[in-house]
Amino acid sequence: MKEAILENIKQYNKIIIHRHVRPDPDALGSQGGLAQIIKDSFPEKEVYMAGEEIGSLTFLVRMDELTDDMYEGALVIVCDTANSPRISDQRYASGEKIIKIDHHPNEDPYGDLLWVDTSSSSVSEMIMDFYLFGREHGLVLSKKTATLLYSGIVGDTGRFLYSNTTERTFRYAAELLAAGAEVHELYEGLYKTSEPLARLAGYVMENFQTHSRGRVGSIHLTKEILERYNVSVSEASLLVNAFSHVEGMLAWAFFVDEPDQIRVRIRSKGPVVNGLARQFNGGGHPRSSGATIYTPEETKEVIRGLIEIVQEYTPVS
Ligand SMILES: [Mn+2]
Repeated sequence: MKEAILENIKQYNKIIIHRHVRPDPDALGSQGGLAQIIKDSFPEKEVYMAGEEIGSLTFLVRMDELTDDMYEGALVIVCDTANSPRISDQRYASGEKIIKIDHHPNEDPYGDLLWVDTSSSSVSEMIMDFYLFGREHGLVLSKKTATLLYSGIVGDTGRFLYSNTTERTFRYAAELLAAGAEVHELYEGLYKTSEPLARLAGYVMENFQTHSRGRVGSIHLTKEILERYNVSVSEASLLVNAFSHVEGMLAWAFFVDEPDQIRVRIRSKGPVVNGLARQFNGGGHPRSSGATIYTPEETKEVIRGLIEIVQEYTPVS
């Protein structure tokens, strides 16, 4: 598959790279990293990045302004996006050929060519894999690319903390450091916290609830709370793992009010939770999923579902 992707990149002169809405460091790192590899390796090609920007992450990479006609005859590559409705900028569909590169379960197999690897911590790790495959065919890894891919890996592994971190993740991280990834600047940019968010973190730590003898946790950040602390929905979701390290905690649900729905993030240290997410208009990884509900009553149903999952769970030792 990597070979086919490289062939397509060589074949097309215009390449537009997309990723999911509300981008995180892996979305931007894989998108920006792949774009940079192509730019550095094939300077004659036109390479663009599409999608909305998030202020706190513009230090990583900036997007290009695209007009509709630029999609004519273009190769479109979509990174880190499991479902086509979540692709930022739906004009992706008007590309001549579409390639999906992702590490989420392949529930929506969109595109003409798909490379899905759920064993990868991040799509940034996959792009590093792609580079390592292609380096003998002329692919170039610059310092800028290394920094972008390193950010994506760091973002999706929670600084090498989550269970998706593997031996390969560390090997690639080491290679990215050797290639000049600017880790200090990166950490500074990624882990700065605004004062409102720091105060909200205090609220979350004081008010999260536990269920099923402390094995399940939950918090609901209502519209009122977000207004009181002056924190945006997207900023608030950075606190999703705030109480994950509490002793005994196996799985937790993080509810945040949006204007006309409640966004649910479900996380776990073992039990499989994406089935539960699917019951509530969502999906995702086995241990990291998202869902959407519409009423506060439904938060109780999600918590009940999580309690059941945890009660049926037997850890593999
Ligand atoms: Mn990702």
